[in-house]
Amino acid sequence: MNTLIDLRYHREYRARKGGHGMGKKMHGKNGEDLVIPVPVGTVIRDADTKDVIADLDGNGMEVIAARGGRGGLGNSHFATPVRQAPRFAQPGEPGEEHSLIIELKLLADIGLIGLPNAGKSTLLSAISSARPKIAEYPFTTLRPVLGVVKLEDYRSFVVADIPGLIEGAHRGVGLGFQFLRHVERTSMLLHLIDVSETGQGDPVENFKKINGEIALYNQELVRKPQSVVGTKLDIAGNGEKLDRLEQYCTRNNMDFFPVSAATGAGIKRLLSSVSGKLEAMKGKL
Ligand SMILES: Nc1nc2c(ncn2[C@@H]2O[C@H](COP(=O)(O)OP(=O)(O)OP(=O)(O)O)[C@@H](O)[C@H]2O)c(=O)[nH]1
Ligand SMILES: [Mg+2]
Repeated sequence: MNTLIDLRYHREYRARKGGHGMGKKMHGKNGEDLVIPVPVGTVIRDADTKDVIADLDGNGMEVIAARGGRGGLGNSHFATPVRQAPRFAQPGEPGEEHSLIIELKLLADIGLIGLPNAGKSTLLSAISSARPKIAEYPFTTLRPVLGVVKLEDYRSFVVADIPGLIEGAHRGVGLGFQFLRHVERTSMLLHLIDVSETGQGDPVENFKKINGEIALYNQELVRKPQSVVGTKLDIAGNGEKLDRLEQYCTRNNMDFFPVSAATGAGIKRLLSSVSGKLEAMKGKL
């Protein structure tokens, strides 16, 4: 899941009751657990004390927010050789009831993903006042760097430059899991792909490689909104890679933005699209 939208329209959750016990020493059916799925990065607090009950910052984490009541015991449980049919029993107890505040704690609105050297840090430095280290070798960025992007209309959003992903990241290759954990805690992804003449490999294969890693790590993560950005447009040569990637995106119904962080080409269009999408998502929440 990417948002808490389901909880917005469904505010009260109540697990089903267990069944009644019956004659012949029969145990009633246990009540079923009610499981409420939430996105990674969800923080759960007690509404009265504001204490944090859980910080679900990893995939698959669980917390028991309210325990079910203890089931009752029928009179046969209290039978003894001298008191064979006791006239008392122990009633079941009601389950817990709590008011909770459930919030999504994000690292940033946007996460920049892509292979090492794709130009993520360069793009961040072009659109914000952040100054991440930039170099022509892979794995320049070792941990996320945040930058605030300010638009002309006073709107702003936070972009996280996430260290380069490589094949095997879901198994922990590179800085693997750590990177992917950060990717989970954003609302939307920009997938950067080098379309320059000198860039490594085929742009479409590179795109599939990274999304494949993300899917292997967490199926839900590939469903996060993603736009494709072709980087280094200024050195795209005859534009062969650019065209291939663009056609692929069109065929697969994905937004594609060719940009150059060096000349500024395409950046404005990219930012206004991103800001529009973020607004739309906030509206939904
Ligand atoms: N000509 C040109 N070069 C670019 C552009 N964007 C990035 N580069 C160059 O590409 C190289 C890699 O850029 P980075 O921004 O460090 O790449 P990165 O994706 O952050 O790489 P990692 O941190 O290693 O994952 C640097 O030498 C940049 O100068 C661009 O728009 N035009
Ligand atoms: Mg970098």
